[in-house]
Amino acid sequence: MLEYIMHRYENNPIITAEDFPIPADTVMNCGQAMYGDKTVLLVAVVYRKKVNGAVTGIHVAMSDDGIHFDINPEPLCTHRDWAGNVEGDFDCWVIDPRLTKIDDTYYIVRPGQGPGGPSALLEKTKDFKTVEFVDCIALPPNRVPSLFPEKINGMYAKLDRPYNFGAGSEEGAIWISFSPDLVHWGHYRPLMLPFHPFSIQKIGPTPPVKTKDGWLEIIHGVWDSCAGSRYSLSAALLDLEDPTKVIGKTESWILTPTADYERVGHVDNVVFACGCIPDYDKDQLRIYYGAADERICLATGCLSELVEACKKGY
Ligand code: BMA
Repeated sequence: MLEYIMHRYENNPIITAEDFPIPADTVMNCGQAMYGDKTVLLVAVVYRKKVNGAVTGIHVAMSDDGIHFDINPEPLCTHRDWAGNVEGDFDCWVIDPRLTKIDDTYYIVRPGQGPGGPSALLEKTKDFKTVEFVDCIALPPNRVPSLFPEKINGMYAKLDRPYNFGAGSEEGAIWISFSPDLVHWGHYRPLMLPFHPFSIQKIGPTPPVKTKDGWLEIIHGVWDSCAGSRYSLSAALLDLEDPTKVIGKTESWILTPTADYERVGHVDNVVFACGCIPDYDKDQLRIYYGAADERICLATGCLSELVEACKKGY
């Protein structure tokens, strides 16, 4: 099992379909944050039987120790009729939540999967019991933009992931945009393209975390081969004052599917992150990641080592 910077928790996986309090087919990826002194995960699940007519939902899982989680049987985020009278389902696959705390509110960005690809739906909660719809904040196809946790130079900021459906190929890059109010976005700039040898086809963002050296950004990258895709994780560092500038990035992956539970599952060869949780006192970063689209696992790394690796381009 290959490891570089991020180290797998020895008793992975942390959450599987068997752990779910309602019939689950497969457990996908999760948003993550601290809620007081508890670790909160927003876990996307594909149901074995539809729940309120929906095939997927996002459930809150809370933990005191970051290892053992209580999962709410009721979904927090579920299919939403938000698109008006136009024909078509614009929220048919509720997955991949990005979670960002801004001031005292937790913001969830998730794909509004529908005709034309995923748009981005913004919801918010303060208690992880009820959720309020804010708005649709990106046109399709823009797969799960990720919000920064604070305003930068007076503006909210988000990382976008526009992509094209080419004939036989898909490409996706990370862009950045800004907003005065989290609803109206503009000042779009390209930030990063897929880069070898980490990724060939697509890269995608997670909510950045602040360090004294820059915004640390965990990204996923896709490598397609004749045998299928491989999803790995990598990291980049953005300038604190001007996040349109990439200060550095790890050229290599920091986690790639080499454990059995990452290599074989609902979708083989996938490690996929929707976020990460820094612990500044311990100089540690936790990533709760989806393994093979079937289970949630945990990997832990040294925060300052990760920042150094980005700066040096390891
Ligand atoms: C991406 C997303 C993720 C998934 C990954 C691998 O496009 O759909 O939810 O984990 O593919 O299947």
